[in-house]
Amino acid sequence: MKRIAKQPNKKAAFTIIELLTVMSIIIILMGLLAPVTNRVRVYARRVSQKNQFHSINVALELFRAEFDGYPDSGALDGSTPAGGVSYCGAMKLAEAMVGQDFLGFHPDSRFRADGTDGSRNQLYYCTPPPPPPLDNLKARKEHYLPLEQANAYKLEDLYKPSNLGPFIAIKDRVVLCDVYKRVMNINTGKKVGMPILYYEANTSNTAHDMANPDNLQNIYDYKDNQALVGLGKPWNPPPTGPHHTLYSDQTKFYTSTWNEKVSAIARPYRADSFILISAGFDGEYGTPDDVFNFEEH
Ligand SMILES: [Ca+2]
Repeated sequence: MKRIAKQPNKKAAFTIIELLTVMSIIIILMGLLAPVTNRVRVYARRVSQKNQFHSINVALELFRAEFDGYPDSGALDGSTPAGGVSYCGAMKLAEAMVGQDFLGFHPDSRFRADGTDGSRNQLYYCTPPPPPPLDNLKARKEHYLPLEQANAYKLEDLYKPSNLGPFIAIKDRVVLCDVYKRVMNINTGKKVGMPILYYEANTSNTAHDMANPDNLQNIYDYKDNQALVGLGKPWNPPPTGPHHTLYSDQTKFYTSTWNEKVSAIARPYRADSFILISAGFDGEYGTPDDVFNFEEH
């Protein structure tokens, strides 16, 4: 008779307690690593944003070399009644880089919301005036920023009609967007960035008055983009959503662009050129994660 050898009881590979312990450790490790990977992601985006600003800086220098000055950024442009605001620095930057209709900058431009040269000549294919004659295209400049890299979008792609406020009549004007994909493109459904704000320095002025943003001697004028910033965040606009900090606190532009290294008097960074602002990772203008086209501070 065959004897069947008694097999010793095999211990289960893992007990429930062991499994739970291992899972707990994994969960704790994930919890520890998540903020790190998030910080890496934020940092990588910031580097990407700085690179985009570098490209725009170079493109604006090319523009200046050709036109003996940077694009205008004033909110008032002569095509609107005094006191009216309709065509911000952000839109003028985009016009200089790619034109109001993506077909290139017209050298006769006076940076007007109506897309004319200040007389009756229409320069761009945009609403509401009739389109210009076709031979106008020959006068256009090459894009200073390649269209594929410009992140250029129409206002109506980013903001709903009910949210366009003073820009409703010029909803097809263009802005350059940052690399943070916070806004849903209404036209395509894809995520795009917030508009990049552009401020040209008034080099005949000397002040950087952090106590009085309305000081007429200020080198930079916060009002250049205030109407656009006033639209709020496209995904949660006022009055239900909060305003951007940069809109509510008008000194914020001056404190965040102040060059602390200059101690004799208050001076902004880039006092003789221009400032670019990205709303940063949180999509809000005026918060600490904003990105500028000057050194970290
Ligand atoms: Ca921000």
